[in-house]
Amino acid sequence: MVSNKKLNDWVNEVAQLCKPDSIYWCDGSQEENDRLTQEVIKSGAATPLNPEKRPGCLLFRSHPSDVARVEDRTFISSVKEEDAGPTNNWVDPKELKATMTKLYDGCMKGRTLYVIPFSMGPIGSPISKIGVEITDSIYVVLNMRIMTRIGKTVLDVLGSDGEFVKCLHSVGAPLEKGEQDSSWPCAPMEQKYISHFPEERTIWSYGSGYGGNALLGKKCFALRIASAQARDEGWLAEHMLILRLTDPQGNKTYVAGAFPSACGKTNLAMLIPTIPGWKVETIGDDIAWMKFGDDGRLYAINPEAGFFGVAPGTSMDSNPNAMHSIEKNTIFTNTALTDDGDVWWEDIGHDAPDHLIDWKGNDWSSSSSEKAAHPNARFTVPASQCPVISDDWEDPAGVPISAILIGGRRPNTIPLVHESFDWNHGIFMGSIMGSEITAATISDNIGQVRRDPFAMLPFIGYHVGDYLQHWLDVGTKTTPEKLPKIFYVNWFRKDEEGNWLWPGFGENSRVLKWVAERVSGGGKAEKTPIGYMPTKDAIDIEGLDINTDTMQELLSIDKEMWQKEIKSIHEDYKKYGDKLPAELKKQLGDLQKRFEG
Ligand code: TSX
Ligand code: MN
Repeated sequence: MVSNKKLNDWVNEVAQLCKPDSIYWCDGSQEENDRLTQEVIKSGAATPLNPEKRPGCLLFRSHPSDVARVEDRTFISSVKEEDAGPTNNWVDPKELKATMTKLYDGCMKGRTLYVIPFSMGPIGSPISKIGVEITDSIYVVLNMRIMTRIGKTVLDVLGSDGEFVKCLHSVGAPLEKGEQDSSWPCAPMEQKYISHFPEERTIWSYGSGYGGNALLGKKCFALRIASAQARDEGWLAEHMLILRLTDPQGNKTYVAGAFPSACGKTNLAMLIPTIPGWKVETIGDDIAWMKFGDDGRLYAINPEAGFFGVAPGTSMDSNPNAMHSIEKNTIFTNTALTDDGDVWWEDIGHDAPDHLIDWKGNDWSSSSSEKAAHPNARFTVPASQCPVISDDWEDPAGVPISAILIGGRRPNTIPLVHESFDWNHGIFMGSIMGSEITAATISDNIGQVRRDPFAMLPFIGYHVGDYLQHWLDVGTKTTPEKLPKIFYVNWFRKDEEGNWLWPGFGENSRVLKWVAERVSGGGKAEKTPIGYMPTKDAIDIEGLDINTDTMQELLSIDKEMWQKEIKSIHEDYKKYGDKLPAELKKQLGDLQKRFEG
């Protein structure tokens, strides 16, 4: 029992429906974490890693059918269908609740119901919000403890009448008396539901134990529900990294960045600059909540407390700071296990040993044709373990954002960097960003662009047209010079033969330097039809082995390609129907005219 009546009533109501064997309130203590860790190890659901190699680390292997977010089974169940828009699945909330209530009935038999009070954002920050997740999964408890702030301190802030987002989760696998539990219980795909009721600020998740389907503070709350709250309350809940850039004189610039998956957002957030004297420090790698401060500037917090990063591809080359972060106290999911009790994954930076246990728990040898780690294998690690975590990453006031980067994987058309003319033009750029569909994407339209406005397509809790209008509205709430400048970057341009033109990774600091210069009033730029571009010598390439032709190609604008692009944007905009903001239609027309004029 706690003092918050609404919380007690809700927990009792859920317990009556789900019928768990017992109820446990998480206090967030170390003792609790140790106890639950021992319990999952004993049950066989988790493997402890070798304490000499990875102290305090666990490995979980999921069910092979439960390895990623399930967008087909994700619903925005607003009262009116038109409020969910063309990019979300919608079911009438009454119908969806009836369906799910049947599934929840008795779904926790043989299990413990865990109550996890959590704070998204530093406890007590005016930008933070409280949620409570009810779950029957210890995996969820252990992960939520890393990804959010949980336990007693949160209940203290909640008090007797505080508001919280109700997050109900079950793996959807009740146990009969005496039945042996499986190591990763979950329900079949057609019974999985990741449901959001935006008007009620409520989340119901059933049938999956994985990542964003189950750790409800992250995508479900901090993006889908929070985006609806942000629209109503005049702020922004965005799929963005936050970093602090420091120049050799010690001047600091805070940058937020929206990138779709597979662009290396975590790598950028933890980047080690190659230009002498410059420093990047991490505030967050996935989500930014931004609110106007009294001074009219946008202040951002990272609502999370950890990183839930993709393991494959993470190496001492691509992201040394992530590699150092995960040396201890880390939960690994679906990586491979070495014979000496360490982890391995594809592109970790060293060859696989002759023998591994793969992510499915089977013997794996270096002659095997299958991947040893699942491509979506993850690490869950406290942000505080990142060697370059910024000393103000938990500042309750947030950090003032001067630049917003947006980007995608585009082998052509989009130059290395261009800056918007103004806020509205930047929102236009955000509306057209996206990545080219490659063989790695599950889609038939290879070569076409998948547009993903502000990398939020799977995460907007309402109509995508209203979402873009909200971005435009935010721009009217302060004076223009106080708004962040908006930059479209593309690390992924290729030449005719398919070679990368830009070395990327730490060398991206050269682009960040120009961004910082633009923000502070320097930084040479010229006006082009698509925006401001760095002049020929504006990007610092000292010490970089790149020839001027390549640099020119990276910063070139191909008129024919852009005319194709404009046509494709016209097509994409059709899906918005009458919810396409008039300003964006105008921006597209203006772009077209600038190419004709
Ligand atoms: O994360 C990446 N970033 C951002 C880094 C701060 N990746 C990895 C993407 C998958 C998650 C990149 N890949 C980046 C990049 O900037 N650029 C590229 C493309 C690339 C790949 C390999 C090379 C160069 C570019 N190798 C050499 O030039 C040797
Ligand atoms: Mn993300």
